[in-house]
Amino acid sequence: DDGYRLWQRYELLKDPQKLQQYRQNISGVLIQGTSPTLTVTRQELDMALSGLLGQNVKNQSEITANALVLGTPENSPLIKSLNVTSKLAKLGTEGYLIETVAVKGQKATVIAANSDVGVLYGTFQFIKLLQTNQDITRLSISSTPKIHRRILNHWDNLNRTVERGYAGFSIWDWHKLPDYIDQRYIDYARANASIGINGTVLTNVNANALILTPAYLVKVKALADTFRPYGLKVYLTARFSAPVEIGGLKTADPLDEQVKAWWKNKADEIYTYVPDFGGFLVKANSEGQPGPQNYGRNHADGANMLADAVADKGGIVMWRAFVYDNKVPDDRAKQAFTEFKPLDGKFRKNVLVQVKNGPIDFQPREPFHPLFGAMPQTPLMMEFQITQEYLGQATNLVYQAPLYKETLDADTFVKGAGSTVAKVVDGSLHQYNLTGMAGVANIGNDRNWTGHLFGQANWYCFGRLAWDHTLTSEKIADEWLRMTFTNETAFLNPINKMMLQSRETLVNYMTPLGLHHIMGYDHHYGPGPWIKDKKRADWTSVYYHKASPEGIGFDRTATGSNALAQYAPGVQKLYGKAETCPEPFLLWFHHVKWDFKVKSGRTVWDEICHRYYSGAAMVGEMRKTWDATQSYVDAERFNHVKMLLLIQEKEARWWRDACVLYFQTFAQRPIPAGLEKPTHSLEYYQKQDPKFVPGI
Ligand code: BDP
Repeated sequence: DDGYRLWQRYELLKDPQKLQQYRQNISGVLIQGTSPTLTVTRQELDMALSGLLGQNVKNQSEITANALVLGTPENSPLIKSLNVTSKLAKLGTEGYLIETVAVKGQKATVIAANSDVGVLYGTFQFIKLLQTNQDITRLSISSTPKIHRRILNHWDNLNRTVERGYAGFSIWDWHKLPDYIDQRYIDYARANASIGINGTVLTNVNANALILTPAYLVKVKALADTFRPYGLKVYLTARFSAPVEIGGLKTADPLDEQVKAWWKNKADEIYTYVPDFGGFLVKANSEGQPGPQNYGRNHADGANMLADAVADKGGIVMWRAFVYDNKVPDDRAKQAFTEFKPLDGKFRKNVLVQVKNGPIDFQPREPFHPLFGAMPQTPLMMEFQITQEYLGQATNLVYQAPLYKETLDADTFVKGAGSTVAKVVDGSLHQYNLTGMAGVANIGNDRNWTGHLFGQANWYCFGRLAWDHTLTSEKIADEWLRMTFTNETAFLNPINKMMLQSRETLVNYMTPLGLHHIMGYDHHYGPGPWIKDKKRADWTSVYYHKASPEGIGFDRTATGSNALAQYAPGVQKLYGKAETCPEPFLLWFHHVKWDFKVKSGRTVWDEICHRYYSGAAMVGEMRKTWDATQSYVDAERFNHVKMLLLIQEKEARWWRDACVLYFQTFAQRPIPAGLEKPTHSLEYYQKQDPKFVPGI
């Protein structure tokens, strides 16, 4: 098995009792109404049921005992005749219910929703019940997404390279589009629909204006047409200077009438190709990208101009808050807040400001971004990174649900205790009328989609949490493991545990105790705590760890950059003092002496060493755990993960030794007794870094 089928393998179920129960309880499928979405729903059911149950389940037009009845009250008289309308009324456009009911005196299982896409989502949930061996004899399930826009962001370039992609090239084959519809596009849509993802931004945030030209729009249309039955909307990145680059205008000033008209026409043109086009994602005035500030305007001016261009068609603009500039002589962690907070309330209704989970950049651990909670009048959208730019790329097994949950569950305290980031993002804290969550995709044209097989779990958990952020990491891992591998508990228990610990393990061997941004320069692979003297200070490592003979860490309290003041008083209290600051964020918020005592009773130097060593040792444990599962996994996937875990262990040791040796040059203390000595010298590790050229 090469992993291509993801969590949708649909192989014959192994448990004989469950198999019997399912066969008995699903005697036929009755779908009333017709639409492209209902057609793919039926196809999916046929595929799933014939595979999982090993028999074809017939489609029928009359109700019989144990039928599976699907539809909406609008297109199915049968569903309409049932007593579910009041329940459905609470489920919105995308929610669904699955109930065991009596239909005309016959016991039946009903999958009902207010829209065909809701029916499709319910169907995937029903299929999952079978895949994960749940009892289906008495069902009463209902579910509604907590967030409206659940979107993948592909950082895919038109030449098919993928920025920060580690799973091959882009799955969009622009050359063969629009005429060639790769089966992958359909399987991609199926996978996304199965976890409730309802939007995809096809192109890199470092945008190329050519995507907005007719030659590409016809290709975009072909993808949108393919995805539409699955409820997946297409969005594009808008290069702010497009009016100049492809429009022949002299300026891209958002207040210029010609520029406004150009974007309006462009948007109208896009809608002729894609009538349900979702809108634009924009990276502006960040890392060299053009934007409104080039013309003395602000982010709201830029976002609103684009928002006006798509408003009449129901489009939205996702305007990114990932901005920082090394010409601003302040802590990078503060800059987005400084620029965006004053603009609260100044954005159009169809604008979402898209904010990364933390204030720096997708590090293994960051505190939540201070903008969450700080813009009550502006819907803020979460941006997580699924691709593992800073998390060992595609060779490291790290399950990210705990990372996402840590941010979502964090308390902003802006309306008292319990004002979690999740409540900001789902709109309940500030009554946002538009809500969203984006995940930077880890998908490429590798046969298994994500490079590392366990990367699939990150795509999966992103979708699940965007739908329902109250799900636990453990529950999501359990679902994914059952569908991807097996329902055997002897496999599930240890591997679930391994997944749950994997993120903390990675934090320990890369950036323990709140360290951050100490990776290799530019490529971001491997350790690079020694990176300094680059063209931008905020692209070096020394900027962030501030190690000196006295101590280590970034003072972000009032005695330092005071970034902490951007948070509500409750958060300031929590992190304000080194003595009481939760250890995961100690060196994020504080500069402490090497002999500072942490909770374990060790000095910070000793603790750093212990964390690096225990992190690396844990990868050794992961290898043992995986090796013990050989009899539950096919040889191809077993060996794939086994080989990658070996690489991961080498990388973890590399991080450990490089970082410990480097920080030791400041701490001037021995590596604590009992910990093995690094194999090589610091110079050796520095030379390992392909981009380490001192002084440049
Ligand atoms: C950083 C990446 C860079 C992206 C940037 C962004 O290193 O490639 O373009 O984020 O999010 O993480 O715009």
